[in-house]
Amino acid sequence: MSSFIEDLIARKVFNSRGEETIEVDVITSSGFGRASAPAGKSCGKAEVTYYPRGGVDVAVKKVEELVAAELAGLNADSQEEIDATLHQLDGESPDFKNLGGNVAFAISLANAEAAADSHGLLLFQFLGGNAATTLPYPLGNCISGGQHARGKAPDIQEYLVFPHGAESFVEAMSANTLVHKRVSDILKKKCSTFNGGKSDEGAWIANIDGVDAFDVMAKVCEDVGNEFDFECGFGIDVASSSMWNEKESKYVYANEGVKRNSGEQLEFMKELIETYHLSYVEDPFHEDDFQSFAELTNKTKNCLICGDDLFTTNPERLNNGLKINAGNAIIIKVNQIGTLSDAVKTIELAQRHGYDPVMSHRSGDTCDWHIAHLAVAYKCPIIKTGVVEGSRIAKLNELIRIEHFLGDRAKMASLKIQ
Ligand code: 2PG
Ligand code: MG
Repeated sequence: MSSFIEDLIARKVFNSRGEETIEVDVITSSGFGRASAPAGKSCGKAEVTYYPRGGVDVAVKKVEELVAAELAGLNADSQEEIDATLHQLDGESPDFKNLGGNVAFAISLANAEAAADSHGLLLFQFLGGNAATTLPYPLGNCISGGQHARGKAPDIQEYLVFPHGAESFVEAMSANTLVHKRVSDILKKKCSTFNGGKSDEGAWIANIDGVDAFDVMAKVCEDVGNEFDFECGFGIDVASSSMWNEKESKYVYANEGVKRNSGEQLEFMKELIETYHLSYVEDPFHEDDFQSFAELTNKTKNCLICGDDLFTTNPERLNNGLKINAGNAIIIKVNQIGTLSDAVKTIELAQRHGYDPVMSHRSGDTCDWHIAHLAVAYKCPIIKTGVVEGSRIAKLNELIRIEHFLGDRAKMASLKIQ
């Protein structure tokens, strides 16, 4: 089957926050692919620029008037060539500012999908081949704080259930939904103002302090783990760059009413990991503090120390971290870097150095499910994509379909912390 690109169609659609975003269709001689781009709220400063000046409308025009003609006739199977062409069309800016990183993202993913479709394959099969049989553990947000919550809420951005003892994806998913529900049952009792409000990612927003949030998660995860008879851990995304006050050189915990310098932050993270047996900690330090990431990684066991804003899916930033063992896991958000090929470079670099890649959604997302396939194709042992809410469920249900499709060949990924 030939998969030569015939046309690209772009349109403006909306993400789960109601923000404008871009969707692209790629049409080949024998297939079709469609992808839409997500958006972050607590973005790393080294992320690419989402749109060219003028926003989504200008981006749509650029795809139809410039990119479509340039890609027409190319083979969709040659993902690297397509992605390199996108960089050329952007004028090789370091942050995709001329074409737009989200524009590159939508074209790149739609192209991969169209290539797979042209060969009559599912995306994960096309990208990962026969070896793509491992399912990631779903890491799911249950309590929101920080920049993802409105009003009074914990300072830490995300409290995440991590069912790392589950034997199948669907079992892990069942545990996550039960934890999510039980957390709300306790919040109702604990907090008189709680009325079931949820964040963009479908996690609960409650006026509780950080310690209460930890206690609730610890209790619920332990109970649910016992009921399912496997270890159900939990972790956090501190999103510390959002708390970091450069002038004062301190992390400002506004809700808690506390400020911590770098040394105090390190001690605090260590204490949280030990007290609550955390198995996952994302962005415990601000995005330029590679050194503290290295110290924490060195001082903790059985806990993934994951860089999100620190690395922004960028191989050069990851390289800076690798040299000093800053962290042992990396968030992969394809739209932080732009194209699939760029993200794959980062994933492979991480894996060569023993870092676990964590495939991730964005807080503003669409019902696009491609990251489910990317997690399986590139053997990411974890997918971070919420527990409930339409654009999260779109990805989670797709993984249930992939597990079902694989049947006896499906197995759960292996993790460093097991
Ligand atoms: C994060 C993400 C997703 P955002 O910080 O990890 O949970 O948030 O997409 O807003 O960057
Ligand atoms: Mg994060």
